[in-house]
Amino acid sequence: MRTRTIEVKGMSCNHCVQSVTRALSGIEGLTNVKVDLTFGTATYDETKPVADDVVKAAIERIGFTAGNYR
Ligand SMILES: [Cu+2]
Repeated sequence: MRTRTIEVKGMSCNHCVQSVTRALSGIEGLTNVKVDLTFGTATYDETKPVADDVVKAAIERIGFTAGNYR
């Protein structure tokens, strides 16, 4: 299991945080999703390998911009 952190741009409030948390938690293979509004990041653990593009697409689909992995 590896822990990964990706930048999420465009979040302005806790509703955004909840939206991103829900979207990423819905991806099979992702667990322990934690979204940080102050830092503009989402951190998660993988229970199996998940492609970066899958995570980025989930973020973009709900209106935010996926940045780089840290
Ligand atoms: Cu918001």
